[in-house]
Amino acid sequence: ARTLILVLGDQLSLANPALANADPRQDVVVMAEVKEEAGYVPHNQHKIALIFAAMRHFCAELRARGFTVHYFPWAAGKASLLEAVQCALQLSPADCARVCEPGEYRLQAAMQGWESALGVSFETLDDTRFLATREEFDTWAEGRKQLRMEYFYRDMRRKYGVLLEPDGRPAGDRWNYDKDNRVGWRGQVSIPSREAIAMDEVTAAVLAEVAQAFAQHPGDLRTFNYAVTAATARAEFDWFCEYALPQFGTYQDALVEESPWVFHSKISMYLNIGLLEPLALCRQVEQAWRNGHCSLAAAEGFIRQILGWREYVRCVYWRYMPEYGQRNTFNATVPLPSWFWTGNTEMRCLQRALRQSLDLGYAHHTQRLMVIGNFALLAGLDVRAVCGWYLAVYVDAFEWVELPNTLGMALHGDNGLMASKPYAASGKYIQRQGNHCGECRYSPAKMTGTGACPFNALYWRFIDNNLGYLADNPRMNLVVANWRRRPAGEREAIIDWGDHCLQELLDPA
Ligand code: FAD
Ligand code: DLZ
Ligand code: SF4
Repeated sequence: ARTLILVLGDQLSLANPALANADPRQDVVVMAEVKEEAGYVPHNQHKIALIFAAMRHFCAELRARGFTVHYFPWAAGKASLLEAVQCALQLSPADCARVCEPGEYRLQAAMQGWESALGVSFETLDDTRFLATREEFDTWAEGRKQLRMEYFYRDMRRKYGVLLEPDGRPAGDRWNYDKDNRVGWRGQVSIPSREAIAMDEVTAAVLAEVAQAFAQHPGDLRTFNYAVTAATARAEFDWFCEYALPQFGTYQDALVEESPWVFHSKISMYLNIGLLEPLALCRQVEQAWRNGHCSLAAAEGFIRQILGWREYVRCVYWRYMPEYGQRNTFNATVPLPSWFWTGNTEMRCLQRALRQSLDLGYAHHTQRLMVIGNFALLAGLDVRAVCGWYLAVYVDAFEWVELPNTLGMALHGDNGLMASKPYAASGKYIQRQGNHCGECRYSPAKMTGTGACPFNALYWRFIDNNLGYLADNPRMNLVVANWRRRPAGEREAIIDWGDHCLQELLDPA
């Protein structure tokens, strides 16, 4: 009996469980570029182009393997995935249809109604491309008062035997080298420049179509430089291992005027759409360390992101959705300033981070967390609007990974489920981590008055606004005590200046 297999735009891998045991002589695949998926937020043009181009290349690969693929390109005008599956069933009648579970709650919930809409049995399969199962995580999380990534990560290291000594101890006798990974940027070493990725006709056609159809969305496609096949993505990762990995750990948190990528791997988008496979990357990086190509701190720092954080946030997402998406610890409701969509602000660190996010669809972790996220947290920007913004602008954004990072890590909106304290910081932190302040009209050394860095007063204003909540957190004791020790007049002047900054920075009510 024939099965119809739906392959989504972020499931472009032969390891996709819906393709396992598929028989090209009889089973049929459907893939579709559809309005509903391209339009539920104003996705960056880079993200849409990457997904469409990678989908078209994957379709060609499946066809070369003998599969019949009903591929509906954008020009076919399909409104939704359901409509595309219905069309495919008309073209190739089948007894049943199946898909690997989607990575977003929204789509998974919609699929509950598909069986009756399609009139054939419809199955969603567990996504085996991840390294931790949701059941495994639930068992681990059950009964714990607090969830902490570090303990989950150690179990994952044991489960896959990554960076372990033969007797089960962690390599180098330490699980975590985070403390070695916080060096600020002062131009210490040169940053390797990245080559342009070759583009074929298929990708060029997608870029032209997307630039026209999504002209209102953020993104400057003249700078498109993403791999759209598994082979090219692997070559990009090889490049990273060779040239950037040795400095990855040291400058992981650095904020750098002259480079959007610094020593980061730029592979989240490939992992998230199925072009790369997470365990293979961890093994390759471990091998680079064992070959003496990089330090243990660099290898561990990288592996922790993939084997630890990436898996952890996914499990948190599924364990707590849909209720998780409604959380808002600090009742933050301030509308997103319009300059989030242009990058037009004189705060240099924010301007650089926003512009590259909008233009390239990429910002590294510290820019997302400590620059943009920090501003959103301190200014009390509306949690759902901020999450929607992150989901739209980044090429790698899918809700399973975007939401816990934004709502949980950056905005502390989940009451500390993800992070043991809010990632709030003043201008001093941003100055220490990099070289933006030298190019800024504001000064991180000044607390109030013209030219004072807005992050400073906003930081203390945030502490003061949330004293009740923060005083209960042992990791915030010192900060709260410092604030309380200041003379009342000084505190008042700082808060007033913080209010003034927001008045200047936010859109008029
Ligand atoms: P590297 O710094 O080179 O790290 C290597 C890999 O580790 C990444 O490719 C990624 O797969 C993984 N990784 C690192 N940190 C995390 C993390 N916190 N959670 C999950 N995986 C991680 N990542 C996304 O993939 N999609 C998102 O939508 C996303 N939104 C984020 C929003 C906020 C507010 C924050 C603070 C982080 C977000 N991240 C997201 C995590 C992280 O910032 C990106 O994965 C990373 O910047 C991608 O660039 P890179 O590939 O060069 O990463
Ligand atoms: C993000 C995205 C976009 C922009 N377009 C499509 C599309 O046209 N067709 C498709 O199958 N998938 C697309 N995707 C990815 C889906 O939105 C993704 O599969 C779900 O959000 C679940 O993670
Ligand atoms: Fe950012 Fe403040 Fe430094 Fe300007 S002075 S770059 S706003 S931290």
